Amino acid sequence: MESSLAEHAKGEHFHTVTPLLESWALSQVAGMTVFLKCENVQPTGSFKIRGIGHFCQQVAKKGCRHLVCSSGGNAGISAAYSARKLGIPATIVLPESASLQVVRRLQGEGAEVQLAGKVWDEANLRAQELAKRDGWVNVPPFDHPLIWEGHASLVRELKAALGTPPGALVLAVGGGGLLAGVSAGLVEVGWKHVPIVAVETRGAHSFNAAIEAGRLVTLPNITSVAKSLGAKTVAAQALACTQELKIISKVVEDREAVDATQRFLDDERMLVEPACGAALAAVYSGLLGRLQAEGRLGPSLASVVVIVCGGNGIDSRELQALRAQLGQS
Ligand code: PLV
Repeated sequence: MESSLAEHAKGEHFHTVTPLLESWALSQVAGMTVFLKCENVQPTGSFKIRGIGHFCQQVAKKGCRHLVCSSGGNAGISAAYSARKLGIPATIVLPESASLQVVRRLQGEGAEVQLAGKVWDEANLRAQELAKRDGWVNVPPFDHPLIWEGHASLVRELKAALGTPPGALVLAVGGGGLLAGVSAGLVEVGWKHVPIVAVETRGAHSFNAAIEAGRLVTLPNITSVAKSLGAKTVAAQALACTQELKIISKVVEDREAVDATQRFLDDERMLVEPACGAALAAVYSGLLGRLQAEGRLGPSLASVVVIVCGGNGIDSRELQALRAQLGQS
Protein backbone atom coordinates (compact mmCIF):
# COMPACT_ATOMS: atom_id res chain seq x y z
CA MET A 1 0.00 0.00 0.00
CA GLU A 2 1.34 3.41 -0.92
CA SER A 3 1.29 6.04 1.79
CA SER A 4 -0.52 9.32 1.24
CA LEU A 5 2.91 10.95 1.53
CA ALA A 6 4.11 8.95 -1.46
CA GLU A 7 0.94 9.87 -3.37
CA HIS A 8 1.57 13.50 -2.60
CA ALA A 9 5.20 13.22 -3.73
CA LYS A 10 4.10 12.44 -7.28
CA GLY A 11 2.81 15.99 -7.71
CA GLU A 12 5.56 18.20 -6.28
CA HIS A 13 9.06 18.79 -7.59
CA PHE A 14 11.83 17.15 -5.61
CA HIS A 15 14.40 19.80 -6.50
CA THR A 16 14.93 23.15 -4.79
CA VAL A 17 15.06 26.56 -6.43
CA THR A 18 18.78 27.15 -5.90
CA PRO A 19 20.53 30.43 -5.05
CA LEU A 20 22.21 32.47 -7.75
CA LEU A 21 25.16 34.14 -6.03
CA GLU A 22 27.38 36.87 -7.38
CA SER A 23 30.89 35.73 -6.52
CA TRP A 24 33.28 38.48 -5.57
CA ALA A 25 36.31 36.17 -5.66
CA LEU A 26 35.59 34.57 -9.04
CA SER A 27 34.61 37.92 -10.54
CA GLN A 28 38.03 39.25 -9.50
CA VAL A 29 39.76 36.32 -11.21
CA ALA A 30 37.65 36.47 -14.37
CA GLY A 31 37.59 40.25 -14.77
CA MET A 32 33.82 40.15 -15.24
CA THR A 33 30.80 39.47 -13.05
CA VAL A 34 30.57 35.78 -12.25
CA PHE A 35 27.29 34.37 -10.97
CA LEU A 36 27.21 30.93 -9.40
CA LYS A 37 24.13 28.77 -9.86
CA CYS A 38 24.49 26.73 -6.69
CA GLU A 39 23.24 23.26 -7.59
CA ASN A 40 25.48 21.87 -4.87
CA VAL A 41 22.79 22.83 -2.35
CA GLN A 42 20.15 20.60 -3.93
CA PRO A 43 18.85 18.04 -1.39
CA THR A 44 20.84 15.38 -3.27
CA GLY A 45 24.01 17.46 -3.60
CA SER A 46 23.82 17.96 -7.37
CA PHE A 47 21.64 19.26 -10.24
CA LYS A 48 20.77 15.66 -11.12
CA ILE A 49 17.63 15.74 -8.98
CA ARG A 50 15.99 18.12 -11.44
CA GLY A 51 15.85 15.67 -14.33
CA ILE A 52 15.86 12.45 -12.38
CA GLY A 53 13.17 13.60 -9.95
CA HIS A 54 10.99 14.51 -12.94
CA PHE A 55 11.68 11.20 -14.69
CA CYS A 56 10.92 9.15 -11.57
CA GLN A 57 7.67 11.00 -10.91
CA GLN A 58 6.50 10.37 -14.46
CA VAL A 59 7.25 6.63 -14.41
CA ALA A 60 5.73 6.30 -10.92
CA LYS A 61 2.47 7.68 -12.31
CA LYS A 62 2.56 4.89 -14.88
CA GLY A 63 2.87 2.20 -12.19
CA CYS A 64 6.61 1.52 -11.97
CA ARG A 65 7.29 -0.83 -9.05
CA HIS A 66 11.08 -0.73 -8.81
CA LEU A 67 13.61 1.87 -9.96
CA VAL A 68 17.07 0.90 -11.13
CA CYS A 69 19.78 3.44 -11.93
CA SER A 70 23.38 3.05 -13.06
CA SER A 71 25.47 5.96 -11.96
CA GLY A 72 28.84 7.46 -11.25
CA GLY A 73 27.21 8.38 -7.93
CA ASN A 74 25.18 11.55 -8.14
CA ALA A 75 22.44 10.34 -10.47
CA GLY A 76 22.07 7.33 -8.20
CA ILE A 77 21.61 9.48 -5.11
CA SER A 78 18.95 11.48 -6.92
CA ALA A 79 17.19 8.29 -8.05
CA ALA A 80 17.34 6.80 -4.54
CA TYR A 81 16.05 10.04 -3.00
CA SER A 82 13.18 10.20 -5.51
CA ALA A 83 12.37 6.53 -4.95
CA ARG A 84 12.16 7.07 -1.19
CA LYS A 85 9.86 10.06 -1.65
CA LEU A 86 7.68 8.03 -4.01
CA GLY A 87 7.66 4.93 -1.79
CA ILE A 88 9.23 2.74 -4.51
CA PRO A 89 12.25 0.46 -3.90
CA ALA A 90 15.46 1.30 -5.76
CA THR A 91 18.58 -0.56 -6.88
CA ILE A 92 21.59 1.61 -7.73
CA VAL A 93 24.43 0.14 -9.78
CA LEU A 94 27.79 1.88 -9.40
CA PRO A 95 31.21 1.15 -10.88
CA GLU A 96 33.66 -0.43 -8.43
CA SER A 97 35.50 2.89 -8.11
CA ALA A 98 32.50 4.41 -6.25
CA SER A 99 33.37 6.33 -3.12
CA LEU A 100 32.41 5.10 0.33
CA GLN A 101 30.45 8.22 1.22
CA VAL A 102 28.28 7.77 -1.88
CA VAL A 103 27.58 4.12 -1.00
CA ARG A 104 26.68 5.13 2.57
CA ARG A 105 24.36 7.87 1.42
CA LEU A 106 22.61 5.46 -0.95
CA GLN A 107 22.14 2.91 1.80
CA GLY A 108 20.87 5.70 4.04
CA GLU A 109 18.24 6.47 1.40
CA GLY A 110 17.14 2.84 1.66
CA ALA A 111 18.46 1.77 -1.75
CA GLU A 112 20.10 -1.53 -2.60
CA VAL A 113 23.64 -0.89 -3.92
CA GLN A 114 25.37 -3.11 -6.47
CA LEU A 115 28.90 -2.63 -7.78
CA ALA A 116 29.60 -3.68 -11.37
CA GLY A 117 32.52 -2.98 -13.69
CA LYS A 118 35.30 -0.46 -13.72
CA VAL A 119 33.47 2.47 -15.32
CA TRP A 120 29.89 3.72 -15.61
CA ASP A 121 29.33 2.13 -19.04
CA GLU A 122 29.81 -1.33 -17.50
CA ALA A 123 27.53 -0.59 -14.56
CA ASN A 124 24.97 0.56 -17.10
CA LEU A 125 24.92 -2.85 -18.80
CA ARG A 126 24.04 -4.48 -15.47
CA ALA A 127 21.28 -1.90 -14.86
CA GLN A 128 19.78 -2.56 -18.28
CA GLU A 129 19.77 -6.29 -17.50
CA LEU A 130 18.01 -5.73 -14.15
CA ALA A 131 15.45 -3.43 -15.74
CA LYS A 132 14.10 -6.34 -17.82
CA ARG A 133 12.31 -7.59 -14.72
CA ASP A 134 8.58 -7.08 -14.55
CA GLY A 135 7.62 -3.66 -13.16
CA TRP A 136 11.25 -2.42 -13.03
CA VAL A 137 12.23 0.79 -14.80
CA ASN A 138 15.74 1.92 -15.73
CA VAL A 139 16.48 5.54 -14.85
CA PRO A 140 18.93 6.84 -17.48
CA PRO A 141 21.36 9.23 -15.75
CA PHE A 142 21.63 11.59 -18.72
CA ASP A 143 20.14 10.25 -21.95
CA HIS A 144 16.37 10.75 -21.94
CA PRO A 145 13.98 13.60 -22.93
CA LEU A 146 12.36 13.61 -19.47
CA ILE A 147 15.79 14.14 -17.89
CA TRP A 148 16.44 17.13 -20.16
CA GLU A 149 12.94 18.49 -19.50
CA GLY A 150 13.65 18.35 -15.76
CA HIS A 151 17.08 19.97 -16.05
CA ALA A 152 15.57 22.83 -18.10
CA SER A 153 13.99 24.19 -14.89
CA LEU A 154 17.44 25.55 -14.04
CA VAL A 155 17.27 28.01 -16.94
CA ARG A 156 13.76 29.14 -15.99
CA GLU A 157 15.17 30.00 -12.56
CA LEU A 158 18.03 31.93 -14.15
CA LYS A 159 15.56 33.95 -16.21
CA ALA A 160 13.45 34.69 -13.14
CA ALA A 161 16.53 35.78 -11.15
CA LEU A 162 18.43 37.74 -13.81
CA GLY A 163 15.73 39.08 -16.12
CA THR A 164 18.23 39.80 -18.87
CA PRO A 165 20.41 37.06 -20.37
CA PRO A 166 23.98 36.56 -19.12
CA GLY A 167 26.88 36.88 -21.56
CA ALA A 168 27.63 33.17 -21.36
CA LEU A 169 26.92 30.00 -19.40
CA VAL A 170 29.61 27.62 -18.21
CA LEU A 171 28.89 23.99 -17.40
CA ALA A 172 30.53 20.57 -17.14
CA VAL A 173 29.73 17.73 -19.54
CA GLY A 174 29.65 14.05 -18.63
CA GLY A 175 27.06 12.18 -20.67
CA GLY A 176 25.64 15.50 -21.82
CA GLY A 177 22.33 15.50 -19.93
CA LEU A 178 22.99 18.83 -18.25
CA LEU A 179 24.05 20.34 -21.57
CA ALA A 180 20.95 19.02 -23.36
CA GLY A 181 18.66 20.22 -20.56
CA VAL A 182 20.20 23.67 -20.37
CA SER A 183 20.05 23.95 -24.16
CA ALA A 184 16.34 23.06 -24.09
CA GLY A 185 15.83 25.64 -21.35
CA LEU A 186 17.63 28.37 -23.30
CA VAL A 187 15.45 27.73 -26.33
CA GLU A 188 12.33 27.72 -24.14
CA VAL A 189 13.02 31.09 -22.48
CA GLY A 190 14.17 32.77 -25.70
CA TRP A 191 17.87 32.85 -24.73
CA LYS A 192 19.08 30.69 -27.59
CA HIS A 193 21.80 33.19 -28.47
CA VAL A 194 23.60 32.81 -25.10
CA PRO A 195 26.82 30.86 -25.72
CA ILE A 196 27.52 27.78 -23.59
CA VAL A 197 31.07 26.93 -22.63
CA ALA A 198 30.96 23.14 -22.19
CA VAL A 199 33.93 21.82 -20.22
CA GLU A 200 35.28 18.30 -19.79
CA THR A 201 38.46 16.89 -18.32
CA ARG A 202 40.97 15.10 -20.53
CA GLY A 203 40.33 11.38 -20.23
CA ALA A 204 36.56 11.94 -19.94
CA HIS A 205 36.28 14.10 -23.08
CA SER A 206 33.65 12.16 -25.03
CA PHE A 207 31.80 15.33 -26.08
CA ASN A 208 34.90 17.07 -27.37
CA ALA A 209 35.94 13.92 -29.24
CA ALA A 210 32.48 13.76 -30.85
CA ILE A 211 32.66 17.39 -31.94
CA GLU A 212 36.12 16.91 -33.43
CA ALA A 213 34.97 13.80 -35.32
CA GLY A 214 31.54 15.20 -36.27
CA ARG A 215 29.87 12.02 -34.95
CA LEU A 216 29.58 10.12 -31.66
CA VAL A 217 32.88 8.69 -30.46
CA THR A 218 33.39 6.02 -27.80
CA LEU A 219 36.52 6.66 -25.73
CA PRO A 220 38.61 3.53 -25.15
CA ASN A 221 38.72 4.22 -21.41
CA ILE A 222 38.01 6.81 -18.73
CA THR A 223 41.31 8.00 -17.34
CA SER A 224 40.26 11.29 -15.69
CA VAL A 225 39.89 11.60 -11.90
CA ALA A 226 36.56 13.36 -12.58
CA LYS A 227 34.68 10.06 -12.50
CA SER A 228 31.27 11.74 -12.62
CA LEU A 229 32.12 12.97 -16.11
CA GLY A 230 33.08 9.46 -17.14
CA ALA A 231 30.64 8.35 -19.83
CA LYS A 232 32.61 6.83 -22.70
CA THR A 233 30.04 8.04 -25.23
CA VAL A 234 28.06 11.24 -24.95
CA ALA A 235 24.29 11.31 -25.61
CA ALA A 236 23.42 11.91 -29.27
CA GLN A 237 21.25 14.82 -28.16
CA ALA A 238 24.31 16.64 -26.78
CA LEU A 239 25.90 16.59 -30.20
CA ALA A 240 22.60 17.56 -31.84
CA CYS A 241 22.42 20.68 -29.62
CA THR A 242 25.52 22.04 -31.32
CA GLN A 243 23.44 22.50 -34.50
CA GLU A 244 21.01 24.85 -32.78
CA LEU A 245 23.05 26.68 -30.14
CA LYS A 246 26.46 28.24 -29.83
CA ILE A 247 28.34 25.63 -27.82
CA ILE A 248 32.08 25.98 -27.25
CA SER A 249 33.61 22.67 -26.19
CA LYS A 250 36.78 22.84 -24.08
CA VAL A 251 38.96 20.25 -22.39
CA VAL A 252 40.88 20.98 -19.18
CA GLU A 253 43.50 18.85 -17.47
CA ASP A 254 42.72 16.94 -14.28
CA ARG A 255 45.14 19.13 -12.37
CA GLU A 256 43.27 22.27 -13.50
CA ALA A 257 39.94 20.79 -12.36
CA VAL A 258 41.35 19.73 -8.99
CA ASP A 259 43.15 23.04 -8.55
CA ALA A 260 39.86 24.85 -9.27
CA THR A 261 38.11 22.65 -6.69
CA GLN A 262 40.69 23.64 -4.07
CA ARG A 263 40.56 27.33 -4.93
CA PHE A 264 36.77 27.32 -4.91
CA LEU A 265 36.81 25.76 -1.47
CA ASP A 266 39.11 28.50 -0.22
CA ASP A 267 37.27 31.32 -2.02
CA GLU A 268 33.66 30.33 -1.41
CA ARG A 269 33.99 27.72 1.33
CA MET A 270 32.12 25.15 -0.74
CA LEU A 271 33.50 21.71 -1.56
CA VAL A 272 32.51 20.20 -4.91
CA GLU A 273 33.67 17.27 -7.02
CA PRO A 274 36.42 17.64 -9.66
CA ALA A 275 33.55 17.12 -12.16
CA CYS A 276 32.33 20.53 -11.07
CA GLY A 277 35.90 21.79 -10.76
CA ALA A 278 36.10 21.31 -14.54
CA ALA A 279 33.51 24.07 -15.02
CA LEU A 280 35.14 26.27 -12.37
CA ALA A 281 38.49 25.81 -14.13
CA ALA A 282 37.07 27.88 -16.99
CA VAL A 283 37.43 30.83 -14.63
CA TYR A 284 40.48 29.83 -12.60
CA SER A 285 42.61 28.63 -15.52
CA GLY A 286 41.94 31.77 -17.55
CA LEU A 287 39.97 29.91 -20.22
CA LEU A 288 37.10 32.42 -20.19
CA GLY A 289 39.50 35.31 -20.52
CA ARG A 290 41.19 33.64 -23.50
CA LEU A 291 37.86 32.93 -25.20
CA GLN A 292 36.86 36.54 -24.72
CA ALA A 293 40.19 37.81 -26.06
CA GLU A 294 39.70 35.60 -29.13
CA GLY A 295 36.30 37.25 -29.64
CA ARG A 296 34.48 33.96 -29.29
CA LEU A 297 32.06 35.13 -26.60
CA GLY A 298 30.68 38.24 -28.26
CA PRO A 299 32.11 41.77 -28.12
CA SER A 300 31.34 42.84 -24.55
CA LEU A 301 30.98 40.03 -22.07
CA ALA A 302 29.71 41.62 -18.86
CA SER A 303 28.65 38.54 -16.91
CA VAL A 304 28.77 34.78 -16.92
CA VAL A 305 26.86 32.13 -15.02
CA VAL A 306 28.84 29.12 -13.87
CA ILE A 307 26.68 26.12 -13.04
CA VAL A 308 28.08 24.75 -9.81
CA CYS A 309 26.84 21.24 -10.46
CA GLY A 310 28.05 19.92 -7.08
CA GLY A 311 28.76 16.26 -6.42
CA ASN A 312 28.86 13.92 -3.42
CA GLY A 313 32.01 11.95 -4.21
CA ILE A 314 34.38 14.23 -2.33
CA ASP A 315 35.48 15.12 1.19
CA SER A 316 38.53 16.93 2.56
CA ARG A 317 40.56 13.75 2.68
CA GLU A 318 39.68 12.77 -0.89
CA LEU A 319 40.62 16.24 -2.12
CA GLN A 320 44.00 15.94 -0.40
CA ALA A 321 44.53 12.49 -1.93
CA LEU A 322 43.70 13.83 -5.41
CA ARG A 323 46.11 16.70 -4.98
CA ALA A 324 48.84 14.31 -3.87
CA GLN A 325 48.11 12.01 -6.82
CA LEU A 326 48.46 14.95 -9.22
CA GLY A 327 51.58 16.28 -7.54
CA GLN A 328 49.89 19.40 -6.14
CA SER A 329 50.63 19.08 -2.44
N1 PLV B 1 27.21 12.32 -13.32
C1 PLV B 1 26.49 11.11 -13.74
C2 PLV B 1 27.20 10.33 -14.78
O1 PLV B 1 28.38 9.72 -14.29
C3 PLV B 1 26.09 10.28 -12.53
O2 PLV B 1 25.78 9.13 -12.70
O3 PLV B 1 26.04 10.83 -11.44
N2 PLV B 1 28.68 17.12 -12.55
C4 PLV B 1 28.37 16.17 -11.66
C5 PLV B 1 28.63 16.42 -10.21
C6 PLV B 1 27.81 14.96 -12.10
O4 PLV B 1 27.48 13.99 -11.23
C7 PLV B 1 27.60 14.75 -13.49
C8 PLV B 1 27.02 13.47 -14.03
C9 PLV B 1 27.94 15.78 -14.37
C10 PLV B 1 28.48 16.97 -13.86
C11 PLV B 1 27.73 15.70 -15.85
O5 PLV B 1 26.39 15.65 -16.16
P1 PLV B 1 25.88 14.97 -17.52
O6 PLV B 1 26.18 13.51 -17.41
O7 PLV B 1 24.43 15.27 -17.53
O8 PLV B 1 26.63 15.62 -18.61
C12 PLV B 1 29.11 8.97 -15.24
